[in-house]
Amino acid sequence: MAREPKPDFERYMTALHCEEPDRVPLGDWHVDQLPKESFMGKKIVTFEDQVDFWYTAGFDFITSSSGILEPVRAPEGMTTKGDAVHTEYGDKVSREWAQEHEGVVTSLEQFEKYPWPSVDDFDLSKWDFFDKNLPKGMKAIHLLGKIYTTAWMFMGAEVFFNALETDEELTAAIFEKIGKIQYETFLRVIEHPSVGAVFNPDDIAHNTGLLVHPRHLRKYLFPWYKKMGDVCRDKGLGFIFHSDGDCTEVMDDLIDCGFHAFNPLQPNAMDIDEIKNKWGNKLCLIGNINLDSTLTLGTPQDVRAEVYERIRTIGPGGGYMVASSNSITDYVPLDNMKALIDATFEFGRYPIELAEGGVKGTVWKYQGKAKKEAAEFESQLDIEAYTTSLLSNDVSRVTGLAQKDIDSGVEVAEVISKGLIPALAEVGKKFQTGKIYIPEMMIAARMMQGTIESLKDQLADKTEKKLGNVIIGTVKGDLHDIGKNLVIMMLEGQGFTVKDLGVSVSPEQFVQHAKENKSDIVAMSALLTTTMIEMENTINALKNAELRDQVKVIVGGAPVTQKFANDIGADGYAYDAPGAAQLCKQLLPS
Ligand code: B12
Repeated sequence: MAREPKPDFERYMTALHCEEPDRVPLGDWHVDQLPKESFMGKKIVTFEDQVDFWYTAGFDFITSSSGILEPVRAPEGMTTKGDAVHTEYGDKVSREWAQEHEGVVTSLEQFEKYPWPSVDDFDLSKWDFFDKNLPKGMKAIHLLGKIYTTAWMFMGAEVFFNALETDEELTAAIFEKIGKIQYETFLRVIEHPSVGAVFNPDDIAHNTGLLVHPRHLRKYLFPWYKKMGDVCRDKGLGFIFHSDGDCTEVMDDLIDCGFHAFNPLQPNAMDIDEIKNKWGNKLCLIGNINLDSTLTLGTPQDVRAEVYERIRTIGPGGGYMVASSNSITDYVPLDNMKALIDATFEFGRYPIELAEGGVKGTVWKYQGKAKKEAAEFESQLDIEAYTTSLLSNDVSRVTGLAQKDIDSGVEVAEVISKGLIPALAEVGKKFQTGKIYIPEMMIAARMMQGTIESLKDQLADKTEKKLGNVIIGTVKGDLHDIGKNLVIMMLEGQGFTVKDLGVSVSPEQFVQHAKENKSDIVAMSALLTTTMIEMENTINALKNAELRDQVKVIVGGAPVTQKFANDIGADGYAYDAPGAAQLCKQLLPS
């Protein structure tokens, strides 16, 4: 639909202040290169090209980043290139995956030695260009260089999660260093008259909730946000926070930091209606058009209907911008991206008076968090004490408790089956209900492994009865394994034999290992929709190998849903790691 772009950053700021502008603005902060070029029908190389895209597509702004960590790309040595994966634009692309284990700064010594850049090392010339070359009415938005994400990427996710609980000195040093570099860059960039707002993409959560305990965020991260928020408010700049996952627990903190808006309202993690009711008068909501399914696997009509429905329900009164639930990735078909933009222009004019169901299509509705909770467990052993000790990060407390019960005549196998295993299930419940976070889960799993190991010698019948054989891996082209590893911890902790096939596992490898291990369950994990589709290829490979009827197939991961699991013919789906253990118990009743 040809239309004359009329950028007006005042429209953006009015929505940001939760008031009604002339129409609902577009709000996406990042569009991958391939959809951009396909939309413009030409290569996008120069800043002129970039401005041309954002202008022609109908945005009131152009976004651009400056700081230590460019969005979705990390300094040398901190990412791994994965196998090329599917895009909707013909050619496959190999993505850069963050170090989820060991990063480049894992000790104070490495921290001291690391050649930390300063703001003077960054090329900020593009802001001079924007000052002189933006079309009338358009402004630039500074994409801040991430602080939380940069800290864990420098350390490696696992080292970072551990250091939060065990190495305060290193954690404090790295947050101070990165915070300072990003803050000084921020101060330089906002001096430019073309800058109208500052956008902070820093993922602090996942589907279940925050990645780490909020006390760490309040200590190391939010003070930097507050400093920037105060400056933005003084200078009349917009200040937008972006985090994937469920951030409900800290929405008030984010408002206190000075943020005007929240993005992207990940549909599998947050209920936009609930957020609008609770914080809609203080926070402009930007996003929620579903990247997991509607934008990627849906039709342009589905996208049109979902945009219509979000504008109809969230738009009235202002404080809403249409955008994807993360970014426009290269696995979003061009027609779906165009449908999002066109529907925003068609239905977004204020006052909004749209009838329910006015546009037909498959519209995503928040499904809640399908939690499979462990059943209550009767035991004459002190489960609470075992649970507390598993979270103590002191294995001697767990082995001490176990030994006390053994010395009082309890069989070792019973200490495991009636003490440790139910205790780990309680740890899982605390994770599902947001009482503990990923670092604590990792600690509990380590304590469990350490204790089981120490009890092995005393086990009468060494061949401890296992609940079943599971092979698990992250699918082809996907290098994300934190999620898979938490599932492994819970399955092993609940008594399953688990073979970890690692990351980027091809359908052929799943088939081969299922055969060799006489597996009862084939478990697959994925981080992105563009890799998640490999799950169906694996199920078809199992069918072709006539193995399908001999195994149960379960799937999970951030973009995965029960509907997707049903559509590809999987036997089960679980929203989180404790749920995965419950699911396996249901599929293989002992
Ligand atoms: C950290 C993160 C990043 C990091 C690191 C990613 C990496 N490793 O390279 C960075 C910043 C680099 C990044 C980049 C991108 N990201 Co990102 N990212 C995340 C984030 C915030 C957390 C992922 C994580 O570690 N979660 C923690 C673990 C513990 O959770 P989990 O993996 O979901 O696992 C749990 C459950 O799912 C379940 N589970 C997991 N596996 C299994 C298996 C089975 C069998 C079962 C039963 C259960 C199960 O149990 C686990 C524990 O409870 C997610 C948001 C989210 N909600 O998770 C987005 C998210 C994955 N990212 C997303 C996107 C779009 C991107 C980008 C494509 C953006 C872009 N335009 O480039 C890039 C792609 C990067 C790449 N590698 O190609 C989207 C994917 C959406 C989609 N449908 O495809 C997400 C979901 C955010 C969103 N708002 O939608 N990302």
